[in-house]
Amino acid sequence: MTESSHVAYDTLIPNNVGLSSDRKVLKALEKWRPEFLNWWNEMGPEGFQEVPVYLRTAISVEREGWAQFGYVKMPDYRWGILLAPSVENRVIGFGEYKGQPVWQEVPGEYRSLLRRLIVIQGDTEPASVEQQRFLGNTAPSLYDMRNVFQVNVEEARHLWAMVYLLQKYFGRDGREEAQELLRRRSGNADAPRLLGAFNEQTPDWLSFFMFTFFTDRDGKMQLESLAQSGFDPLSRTTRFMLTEEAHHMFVGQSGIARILQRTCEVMKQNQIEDPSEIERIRQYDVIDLPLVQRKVNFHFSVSLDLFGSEISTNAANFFDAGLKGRYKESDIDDDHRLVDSLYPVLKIVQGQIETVDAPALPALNMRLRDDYVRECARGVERWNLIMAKAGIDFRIKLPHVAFNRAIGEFSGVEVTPDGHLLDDLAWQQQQDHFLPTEEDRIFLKNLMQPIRQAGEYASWIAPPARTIDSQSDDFEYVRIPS
Ligand code: BYC
Ligand code: FE
Ligand code: FE
Repeated sequence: MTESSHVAYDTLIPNNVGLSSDRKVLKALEKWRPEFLNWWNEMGPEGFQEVPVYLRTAISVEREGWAQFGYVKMPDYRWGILLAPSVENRVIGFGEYKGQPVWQEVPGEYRSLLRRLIVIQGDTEPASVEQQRFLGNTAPSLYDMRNVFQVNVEEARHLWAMVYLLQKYFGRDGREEAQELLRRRSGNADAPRLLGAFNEQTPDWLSFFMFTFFTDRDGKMQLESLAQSGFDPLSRTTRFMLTEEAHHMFVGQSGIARILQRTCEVMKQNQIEDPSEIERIRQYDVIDLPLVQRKVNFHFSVSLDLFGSEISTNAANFFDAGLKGRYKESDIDDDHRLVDSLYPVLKIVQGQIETVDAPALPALNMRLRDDYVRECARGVERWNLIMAKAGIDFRIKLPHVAFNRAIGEFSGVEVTPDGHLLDDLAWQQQQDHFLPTEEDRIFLKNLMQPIRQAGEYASWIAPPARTIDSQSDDFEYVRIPS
């Protein structure tokens, strides 16, 4: 094992960054830790802090075998500070400093830009834990309950990752930001989380699976861009976070797939051919396909807002400074400077949505969003195979990127999922067809009855294709005292 891949478990805070010989940072983190635990106990999974959960913990950052499974009470989880191994002679891959050695310290002139990027990333991590804190109570199985808790402890570890960077590299400002990350609360009117989607609720499991599919995938895209960073500690941190993110993507992709699977099965068993026979379908306690579509419309559009404006000088500055690259920057075949390049951007021109060429640098948010949309579309295609296989005439479609937007070019207009501009009145009349309604919310709320028997699943979701860590089908992933 190389030095940096070894995780020291002898300190209070597991790490592979040599914390025990970095007294100042160790002290700052040890001071922050009880505040973090207070936050976790107050805002983490409600009602399950004392039960043993079968979780994986990172024990090494090598590609193979970094995870170890075992029962842990969540407040005892070993949240660690883990950086991916450093790449020898790594150079900055893009922007003004392309080709120069990566930075091991914060470049003075970019201090505030970099801090802002880290704070925004850090803010989303605890926010998602807060949004998901009631889901344990209505889990459709112990398998699913364990998965939400796994996601929660890992998002909390991502918070640790950003707090480490703030405390190590940003002195007193960094320590203050670390406290602010525990003070802001999702959905709180006085101290909201920084980005819109992280102040929405995640009240039911359909929302949770949509969130992990769409919103965690924004996380993945942003982390991939930060993994390209010329600030090497940020690159190494985010590279390791991405290994955990893969499981979050899986939870979303497979969660929705299992819901679709179950609905298709029940429709076929009961000879229901028309997916719009909502009442008949709902009476079997499964989720109708048009409701899944409305949820896709909502979560996709809210997640698109996380990419910022189509044209953004922040984005241009981040790239030029070598702080945030493009998705898979190192695989792209161009000059990696983009000073004279163009990129096609959607705009409203005389009441029509049109594609126009814009300077590529300020269009970088749009470019990352395009990469994201392509990935989402691939996942949706996989879902659609389930209906195709069942012979059910229904396909899920991603709505147009201009639909239901609160940030950027389309925030001021109303657009249908097909991309047609509507006036306010038409939007008012039609939005219930496009977005989840109050009735949908109540239906889902009533449907979410907890299942606590090992190996059993709620009526509206199929069992997973595979268990966790090759355990038996009736494995007790969460040991709830009876
Ligand atoms: N809500 O220049 P613009 C994750 C603000 S998710 C509210 O277009 P920029 C995770 C913006 O701050 C990934 N405000 O923005 C997922 C700016 O404010 P100022 C998180 C917004 O900077 C699931 C102004 O509007 N990581 O990890 O180019 C579970 C002008 O905007 C929003 C990152 O995002 C919004 N949606 O782009 C757990 C990476 N959008 O300057 C975790 C770091 C924009 O006028 N962040 N504004 O005060 C960034 O790269 C960029 O800051 C953003 C925004 C892409 C977010
Ligand atoms: Fe995360
Ligand atoms: Fe995640």
